[in-house]
Amino acid sequence: MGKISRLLCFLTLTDNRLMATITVLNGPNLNLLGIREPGLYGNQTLADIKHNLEQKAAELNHQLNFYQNNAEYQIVELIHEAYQAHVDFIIINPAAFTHTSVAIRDALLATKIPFIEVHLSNVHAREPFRKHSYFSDIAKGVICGLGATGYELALLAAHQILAERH
Ligand code: CA2
Repeated sequence: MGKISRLLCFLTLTDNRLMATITVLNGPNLNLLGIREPGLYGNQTLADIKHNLEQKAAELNHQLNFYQNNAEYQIVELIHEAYQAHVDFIIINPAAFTHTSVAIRDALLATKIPFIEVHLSNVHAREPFRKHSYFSDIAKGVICGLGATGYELALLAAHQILAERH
């Protein structure tokens, strides 16, 4: 059993009362994961990541919604829908919108849903324009450069943050 799975087991055993809804949002081109540029973004497909997170969320007794969209307004809509549905936490990889989207930032600010920003690659080791994010200063936390593991770590962190609130 890997370290993350052991930690998940521990957290599940120590707190199996919590049942929260967590939405995972993925921005443009992430549907190409595992198909193009594996050197930069890894071999796992978005379907692999989804499947893995769904399993881990179930182990933690959480409901997980997982989306990818290439359109900025659709991501804004998904955040509004998350608000209407009383979603407790968002994990978001805004992809290229990280560096451009005031609209998605405003949606997260308006709904006040706590969120963690995830990037597969280390955005600080790439082109200078990737160093700026419209989300990092309002996020609960930011994870980058750890590939698909970053999503798992974000789920664990979300679980802990939600547990501390109860
Ligand atoms: O490292 C990340 O997760 C990024 O959010 C990925 C974005 C990039 O614009 C951000 O600066 C960092 C790009 C996503 C594109 O995804 C692809 C996946 C496979 C092949 C090509 C693109």
